[in-house]
Amino acid sequence: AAGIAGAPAPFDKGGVRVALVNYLSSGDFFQAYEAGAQQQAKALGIDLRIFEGRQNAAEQREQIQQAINSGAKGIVINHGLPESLKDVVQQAVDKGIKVVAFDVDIGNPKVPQIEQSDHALANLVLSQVVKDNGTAFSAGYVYVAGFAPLDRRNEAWKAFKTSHPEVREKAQWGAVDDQTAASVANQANAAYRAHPDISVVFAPYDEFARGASLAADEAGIASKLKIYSADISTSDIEAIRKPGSAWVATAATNPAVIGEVSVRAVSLLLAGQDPGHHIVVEPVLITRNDLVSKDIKTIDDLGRKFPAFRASNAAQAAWIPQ
Ligand code: SR1
Repeated sequence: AAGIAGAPAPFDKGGVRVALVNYLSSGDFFQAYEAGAQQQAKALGIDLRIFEGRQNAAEQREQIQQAINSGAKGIVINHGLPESLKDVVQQAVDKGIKVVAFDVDIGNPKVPQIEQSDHALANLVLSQVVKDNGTAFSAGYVYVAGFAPLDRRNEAWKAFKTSHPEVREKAQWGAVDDQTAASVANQANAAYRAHPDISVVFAPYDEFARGASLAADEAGIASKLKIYSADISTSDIEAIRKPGSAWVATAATNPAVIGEVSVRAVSLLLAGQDPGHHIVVEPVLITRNDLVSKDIKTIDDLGRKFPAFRASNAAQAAWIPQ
């Protein structure tokens, strides 16, 4: 790849080798994240090698090892289990490889952390929950512990329940696997049958919300249930807009933009510049009403109507092409 005129080394020459090592790759969010990373890499003349994530901690460690041995100058880690990554990331750092991590706290001062401001994201959508449902209702909650963004959203949910004592959490369920939405739908089905008074579901991951919504349709209860999520994709927009859908609002960043930010952050480190230790991309609240009244049918439409969704200034520098 060609270098960028006027850019600092090594980007003046091009062909900088960077690895993106994923823990999760399936689902709209992670596909869009990878596409954004690839796009920003191309603009920077980076030779980006993407390692697919299969939710396998041992495999992700092995992939980081492979990235180190392949001569990668930078590594982006997307999700993962901190305990299984710390030592192998330290090995990379000790070899002078620049590392950044999205949504996994490696606890290494040399490794900048990229995240979506998950407390704000949860609080945005929970404020919509109160607007639509008041402060007294029975809720279902979809959660799996151990994923940094879900754990941070969980802190917000716990604080919300404390400050809203008449919100009764009747059931909690969740799964993250290679067919998350289907697994969550099966569990939701049982929860809806056991707790017919559930009127609100907080499902802060779009695959969770898709499953919760599918189960509501199957049980014929979509009209008496409201589902609130995180994340957005073109197929999520379609599901939220569907007449009679229980899925009514989400708070989200643009996952492609986070992929871009991740590649820019590692590039700044490679150029000897400081992207900051905490790099945050702020979410926006999106309701069905917004989507319908503004005639938003795709992610591109969303970017046109919500400029904050289109791009982020995080980890930016004048020499980095958009
Ligand atoms: C299993 S963790 C899923 C979350 O990771 C990203 O932060 C997305 O927002 C998604 O909700």
